[in-house]
Amino acid sequence: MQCQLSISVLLFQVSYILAKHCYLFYDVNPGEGFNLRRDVYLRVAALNNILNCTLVLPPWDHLYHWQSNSLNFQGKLPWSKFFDLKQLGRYTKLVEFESFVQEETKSSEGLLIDVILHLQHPTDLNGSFEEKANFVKCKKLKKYWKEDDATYGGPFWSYENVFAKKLKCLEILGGPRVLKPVLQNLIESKSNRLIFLDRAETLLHDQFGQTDYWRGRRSMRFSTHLIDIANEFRKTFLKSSDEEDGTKLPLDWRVESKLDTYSRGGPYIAAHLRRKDFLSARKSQIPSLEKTAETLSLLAKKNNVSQVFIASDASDIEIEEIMGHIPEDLEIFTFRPSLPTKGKILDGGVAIVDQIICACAKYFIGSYESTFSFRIQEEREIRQLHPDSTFNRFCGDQELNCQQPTRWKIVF
Ligand code: GFB
Repeated sequence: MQCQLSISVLLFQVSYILAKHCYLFYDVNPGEGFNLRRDVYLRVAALNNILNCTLVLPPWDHLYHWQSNSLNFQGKLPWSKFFDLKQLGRYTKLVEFESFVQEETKSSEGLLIDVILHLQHPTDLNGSFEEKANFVKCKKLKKYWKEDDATYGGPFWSYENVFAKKLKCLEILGGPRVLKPVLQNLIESKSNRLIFLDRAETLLHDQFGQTDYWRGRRSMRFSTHLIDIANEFRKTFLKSSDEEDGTKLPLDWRVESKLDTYSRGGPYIAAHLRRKDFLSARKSQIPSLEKTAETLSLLAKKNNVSQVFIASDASDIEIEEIMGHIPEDLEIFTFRPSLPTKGKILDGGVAIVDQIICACAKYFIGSYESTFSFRIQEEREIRQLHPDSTFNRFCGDQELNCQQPTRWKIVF
């Protein structure tokens, strides 16, 4: 009798805890690219860790930069398309959106989120950068509409049948530390269980560049199928492999540690050459194609290699123009997958393969203020290549000795 009673008390406690367990959803300003979104993920994952909730990974909606004509709609993509979920899950507790929805909505029609928290920058800073978080009246949020008295509709990663009960606006200056008490209050006192942070890019890092930042960053291992494609390309065209280049990572990121010497890197130099919108957005810092070719030729000579890998959003015509300015003894490589491969890995996967190949090169040069280049620099720090071979960028034609990127070095 005594035993039966304590089992029912225990079961009640377990179901109470499960019922109260919180789930964190988020989304980012639609115009932002893939690599800024990866940084936002780290901020939200750090928040999730201090709240002890489960992070529901936002499906990848069709991003502005995914422009391949040969591919159709590239939306509603799970994170497993690009990342290794097991490795991500070793940093924070998470679940893919569709798995969560299947589980949560077994008996009902759609997903009903408890509260949308729309993050926004404070309007009255008055020169002060003191951390703060204050609820304000929501103004002109056309993206959300009232379905009826009790529910809001909204974009929700292009999924229909997702609604929310409440909409709140929060002005915030700061990172997870500032948001934690606000969310804790919503969860514990107001019984909200499913919380959606919109415009999550407003949240800052608490500890950018510190140990916890790098733990999260190291957990962002790419999907095995993308690593395999990149490795095959390195082996076939660049005489490069992790074993020979010293770029092999342990199977589990948690056992990585500082090496006694820097890794060698593969026998090629790699460049990330950002074109398209950067030709207008960073006009003075993006070199002409001729100057690009000149820089690459010089760097290949300096590093004593005869192979150059170029990752770029440039057109084939632009790449050919660069080749036209390169000496004959220098080989230029780009990753241009077959249509079936591209159909499988999509534009996002092609970009990741480009990044992996750049991450393993003996020397890397990137583009000014591109988060695509920043993520490659981080991958190189994780592989422990020499910082002199990593933190480099192209200068614009008129820039003399342009300032090189800040060295955000890895800490364990
Ligand atoms: O990643 P991302 O935020 O970097 O956005 P930036 C650039 C996107 O362009 C990538 C494609 O995610 C890719 O889809 N892309 C750029 C490339 N370079 C390459 C490359 O070398 N190879 C391949 N395969 N794809 C920010 C944007 O771009 O720049 C913002 O996020 C805004 O929306 C800003 O446009 C000015 O930081 O370079």
